[in-house]
Amino acid sequence: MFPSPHAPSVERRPVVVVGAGPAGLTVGNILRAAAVDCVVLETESREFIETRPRAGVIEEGAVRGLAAGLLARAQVHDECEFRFGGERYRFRYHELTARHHYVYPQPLLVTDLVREYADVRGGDIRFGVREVRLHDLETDRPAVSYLCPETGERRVVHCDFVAGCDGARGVSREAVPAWRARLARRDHGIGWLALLAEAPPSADCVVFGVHPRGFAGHMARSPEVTRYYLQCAPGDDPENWPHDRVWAELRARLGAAGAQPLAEGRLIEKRVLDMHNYVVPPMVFGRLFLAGDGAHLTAPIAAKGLNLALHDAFLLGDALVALITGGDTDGLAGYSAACLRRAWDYQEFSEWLSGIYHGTASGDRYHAATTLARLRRLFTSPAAARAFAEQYLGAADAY
Ligand code: FAS
Repeated sequence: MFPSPHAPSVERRPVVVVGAGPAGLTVGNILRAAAVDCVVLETESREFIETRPRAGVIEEGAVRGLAAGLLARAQVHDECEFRFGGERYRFRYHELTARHHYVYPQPLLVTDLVREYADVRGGDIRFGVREVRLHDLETDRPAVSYLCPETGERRVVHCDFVAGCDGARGVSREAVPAWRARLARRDHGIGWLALLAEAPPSADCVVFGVHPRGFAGHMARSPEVTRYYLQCAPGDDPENWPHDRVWAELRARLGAAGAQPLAEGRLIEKRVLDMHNYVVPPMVFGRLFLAGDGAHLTAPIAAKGLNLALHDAFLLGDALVALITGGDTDGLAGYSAACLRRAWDYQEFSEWLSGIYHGTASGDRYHAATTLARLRRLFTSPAAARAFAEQYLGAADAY
């Protein structure tokens, strides 16, 4: 049972943000910029979230309003490269869309956003909270409670709105009753060995190797660290991939005429990701508004997860500010539908791209041949190239 409303462990804020990932911190910064009071609750420590490796490719449209550091320090990319049949195919997407990709490791983005929220804007963020619970979401007085890491007592924050930004394994999505949440899920039946190598990038852009032995990806993260992906069996054990085997497979799958040799280095991260996507419409339940991976997960195939989380956060932050400071309810009323239109578009593109990345290793001769035909079309058909570039960059005018 809740402590009495006047107990010292009970407080009130207009908005409680659950989760300090890119989505939660972006919502928090938008609210603080509009002088709307809020508190951000995070189970991990500041140090942990500022060093947790994840994404690194950010769309130009998602850069808007992010911390200044990003534009100053991000690498700007204008093209990517496909390698198949032993050849290299450069895809110049900036020429087709006038848009860039920004390569900026997610830990740096989270570090910038925490600094902006807590240190620059004086925002209230509580790390290390335990057993977060959401209460009375279908009333006009929802609340969030948690165990305080210092005292162990349960603290309660009454609020008007809860921003559920606690990711794929958070509690917010669980708070949406089954009769309401209509989970739609796709398992690709494929695993990716996600690697971080202590080695400089071996190309000046993102490289996709489409190979009969399986997909391979090369993404710069910094001048000293490179992200690689290798297609593997779902549920595979990273121990099955010792150093020599990893580099031998990367050389085989990314090898192409005229390509510079891979700069090898110590593998500092090695984990297997089972490629699956899901969407849990609607993204609203009473006074709870889900944003980011809490509402939809996009396998790293199309580098869309982080970007979708940021787009959600911009819409949610702006809609909360519009209502709390101006009484305008339109933004919140249309929030779920607007986010889901972009989320399903990105899911469809992720599905399409998965077909390209993995088709030649399917063991199905017909499927492998149609995959290569689809890939070649990007380099022979200007219309196909423009359509791909628009989706890859998230550059469509409307969703
Ligand atoms: P996040 O998961 O980032 O943040 C949620 C936060 O909530 C976390 O800090 C968590 O600790 C906290 N939390 C969880 N439960 C809580 C609770 N009960 N109470 C309070 N806090 C709680 N995306 C791309 O676009 N490109 C990529 O290359 C890419 N690579 C990836 C590689 C890996 C290994 C992984 C796992 C993901 C990758 N992603 C990639 C997807 C990733 O970037 C996510 O889409 C992005 O982090 C989503 O941001 P949020 O929705 O803010 O969720």
